[in-house]
Amino acid sequence: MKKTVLITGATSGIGKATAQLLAQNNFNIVLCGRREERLYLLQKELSTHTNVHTLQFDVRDKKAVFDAIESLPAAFSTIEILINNAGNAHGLDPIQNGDLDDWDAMIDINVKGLLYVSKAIIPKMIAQKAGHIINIGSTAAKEVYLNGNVYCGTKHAVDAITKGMQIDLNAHGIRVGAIHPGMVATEFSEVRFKGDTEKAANVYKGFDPLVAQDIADVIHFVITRPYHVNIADLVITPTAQASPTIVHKTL
Ligand code: NDP
Ligand code: 8X3
Repeated sequence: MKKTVLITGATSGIGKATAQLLAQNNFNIVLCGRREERLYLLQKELSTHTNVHTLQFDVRDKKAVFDAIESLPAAFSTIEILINNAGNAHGLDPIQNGDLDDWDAMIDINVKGLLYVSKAIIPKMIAQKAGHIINIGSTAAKEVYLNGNVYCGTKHAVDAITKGMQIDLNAHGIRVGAIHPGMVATEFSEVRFKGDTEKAANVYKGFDPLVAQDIADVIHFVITRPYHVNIADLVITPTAQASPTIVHKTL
């Protein structure tokens, strides 16, 4: 029987590539995101492979999160796998120049949003006596870099929360792990630099960055291990990247 996977941030980048790969590999998919048109088009594309349901909500909106999960039709309401992927960096400024709205966005989306979605789904997994939660962290969860202050703080929080989930859900037989990508060429830097596409493109020049499909492949591997195997913590970087700031560029 096909398992159902719910993916937040499925309208772009890592989330979208994961939805595309899992749809081709025998999973039912619940696509989540704010951009309705993108959800609609992706649902249309993936429906040729599998059963797809969309939920349009902002992870910052507590009520919208719980209402959306509650609204799932019976065919999609047993979530076997949750991929907490929605998130972004907003700004790249020294702490003294940080924009309060950027800080709110990162803490509210990357940390609180992940918690709200998890809180809406974990009781169902406990009742099912099975489930798998994958939180998308970052190399920024492992090391802090210049001007990364609050973004790194949110991803360090994701790392700690993942461990906390693993410990607390251990007795319930639920698998929990985090995947920590390094630099992936997605819309991430466009969001970080508020639509400055030239600045965003420069981030990935002079080396081969990861692409979203690379992380989708890893997610697929992690969720297709036998149930007694839990992959708790993975860091994946481009070969050219040795740390958040050590990147071998040929430019
Ligand atoms: P993208 O910008 O391409 O995708 C971000 C996704 O998050 C979009 O689908 C967006 O959907 C969703 N999202 C953002 N804000 C909200 C919100 N308030 N409510 C609901 N959904 C939201 O970036 P990536 O694919 O690169 O990022 C995915 C994850 O990977 C993030 O957690 C990011 O921190 C992490 N990551 C990325 C790395 C990179 O180098 N790209 C490296 C390490 C980690 P929509 O706007 O439609 O709501
Ligand atoms: C994204 C990684 O180093 O581009 O989480 O900020 S980085």
